[in-house]
Amino acid sequence: MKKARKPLNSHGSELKNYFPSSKEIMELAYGKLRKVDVGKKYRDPLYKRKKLNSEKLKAFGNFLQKKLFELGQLFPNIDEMNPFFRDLLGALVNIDKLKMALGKINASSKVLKKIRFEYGEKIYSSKTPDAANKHLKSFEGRAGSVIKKLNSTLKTLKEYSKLLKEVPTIDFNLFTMVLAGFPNVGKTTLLKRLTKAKAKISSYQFTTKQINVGYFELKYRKVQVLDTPGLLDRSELNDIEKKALAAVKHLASVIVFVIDPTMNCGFTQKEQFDLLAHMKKEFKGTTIIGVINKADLATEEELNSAKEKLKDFVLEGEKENGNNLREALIKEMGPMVYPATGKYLTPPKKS
Ligand SMILES: Nc1nc2c(ncn2[C@@H]2O[C@H](COP(=O)(O)OP(=O)(O)OP(=O)(O)O)[C@@H](O)[C@H]2O)c(=O)[nH]1
Ligand SMILES: [Mg+2]
Repeated sequence: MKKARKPLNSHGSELKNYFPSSKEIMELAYGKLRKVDVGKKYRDPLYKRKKLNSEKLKAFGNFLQKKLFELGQLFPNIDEMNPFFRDLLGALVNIDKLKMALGKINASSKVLKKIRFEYGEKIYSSKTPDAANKHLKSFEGRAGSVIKKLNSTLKTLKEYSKLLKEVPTIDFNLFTMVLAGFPNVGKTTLLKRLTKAKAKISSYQFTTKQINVGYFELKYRKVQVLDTPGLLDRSELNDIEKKALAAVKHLASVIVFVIDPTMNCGFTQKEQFDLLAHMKKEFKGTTIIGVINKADLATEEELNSAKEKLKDFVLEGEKENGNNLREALIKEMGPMVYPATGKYLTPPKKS
C-alpha cells in the first residue's frame, strides 16, 4: 500500500535526521553490500557467485532506491498542500526549484530500478564467475554515477529541509487569533501575556521572523494565538512579511491588530493606521480587533489621538496584562455550546 505523505508541519522531528550527501549515501549503500553473505550451502562456484552477486545487487540497489524515496517523502506533496502551508512554503523556499529537485530524485529512483533489473538479468545469465563479478561492478559504477549526479540536488534539499523545520504546528480546527501590526509594536509581548509560549521579544524591528504559536483557554475554549512578523504598509512584501500575510489570510478567525501609539516602535500612528485601513479592505470578512498597546508608556495626547482614530478599541499595556483583550475575544467568539448537553457555556451574543 502506498504510504500517505505527512502534512508539512509534521516534518519537524524527521527533518532533524541527518540529510546525507551523495557520497554518504554511497558509503551507506556499500555497507549494505558488504554485509551480504549466502553461506556455504551452494557447492557450484558459478551458481554460488551468481547468487551472491544477485543478493549484493539487490541489497545495494534496494538501499539506494529506498533512500531516495525516503528523502523525497520528507517533503510535502506541494500540489495537495493546504493553502496556508503553500503560501508559507512559497515564502520559505523557491517552490519551482523544490519541485524540480524532488522530480530529479524521483526520476533517479526510477533509473536505478531499471538498471537494477538490467544488471540482475546480466548476472543471472553470466557464464563465468568473473562475468558475474564484472556485471556487479558495472552496476555499482552506474548506480554510483546516478547518485553522484544528484549531489547539488541533495544539497538544495538539505538546505530546504532546514528551512521547513521552521514551519509551525497549527490546529486548523481551533478558534485562531492572529496578531498583526507594524514591527516592534508589542505583538510577541501580547502573545506571551496571553499564553505560555516561548518566543523572543526585543526592542528591534522584525524580531519575529517566523510564526510563533501559543494557546490559552478562554471560557473553557482553547484559543490558538499566532504571532506574526511585523508588516510594513507597502505593496512589495519581503519573505518575512509574506509569512505574516499567509497566516492572516488563511487562518485568522479574528485579526488582532496591534498599534503602538507612542513613537517607541519607530513608526508613526499615521503609518500604522494606514496599514490598518488596508487590512480592513483586504480582509473584509474577518473581524479586526484594534488594540492600542503600550498604554503604560503613552502620554494622554498619544492615547487620545489613537482613540480618536479607532471606533472600537481595546486598551492594552503592562497593567492591563491581556485582560482587556481577553474580554474582547470572549465577545468575538460568541456562544459556546457544550456538545454533551447542547446547553450554552457562554451566553449567546445579543444581536
Ligand atoms: N512599556 C511597554 N513596553 C512594551 C509593551 N509591549 C511591548 N513592549 C516592548 O516593545 C518592544 C517590542 O516588543 P515585541 O513584543 O518584540 O514587538 P513585536 O511587535 O513582536 O515586534 P516584531 O517581532 O519585531 O514585529 C520590546 O522592547 C517590548 O518590551 C507594553 O505594553 N509596554
Ligand atoms: Mg514579534
